Amino acid sequence: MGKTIYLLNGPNLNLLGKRQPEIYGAATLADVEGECARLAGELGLDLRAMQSNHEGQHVDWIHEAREAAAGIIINPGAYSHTSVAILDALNAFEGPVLEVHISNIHKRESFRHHSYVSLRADGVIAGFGTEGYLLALRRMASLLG
Ligand code: CA2
Repeated sequence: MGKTIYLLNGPNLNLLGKRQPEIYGAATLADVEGECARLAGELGLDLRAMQSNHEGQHVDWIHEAREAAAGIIINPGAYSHTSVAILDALNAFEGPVLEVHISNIHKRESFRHHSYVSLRADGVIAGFGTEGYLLALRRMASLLG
């Protein structure tokens, strides 16, 4: 089995494809996770995709990843802009961390311009729509060799 990658999606991203398609696109979270799992297979990676609306659940998954995963791809949603707890958990993870935002957070309200998670992320993708997750997976594969 290939190296395990955790794909974590934060609050409200379970609504993907159901509301605000002008900002977040038409694909549902299940569509995105399915495409990512297919690409991960091609890249020889083993993907574990999870979504939660709860900050502490993300902290717990990131702790679990310390033993279980080689890398983390995370769209922390609104927690990007507020969560020191998620940043602290990621700082205790040793592998590559890639941060994805579907929208271009820098083109939006100023409160979205700062991300605590970016202080730890090895790379950030924003504004590439849900394609950003696939780009992050390719980058993760090259980082892990
Ligand atoms: O652009 C992104 O991926 C964000 O992380 C999405 C977050 C937002 O708070 C960040 O600033 C940027 C919001 C996710 C909400 O997702 C929805 C999807 C469909 C319908 C409603 C919300």
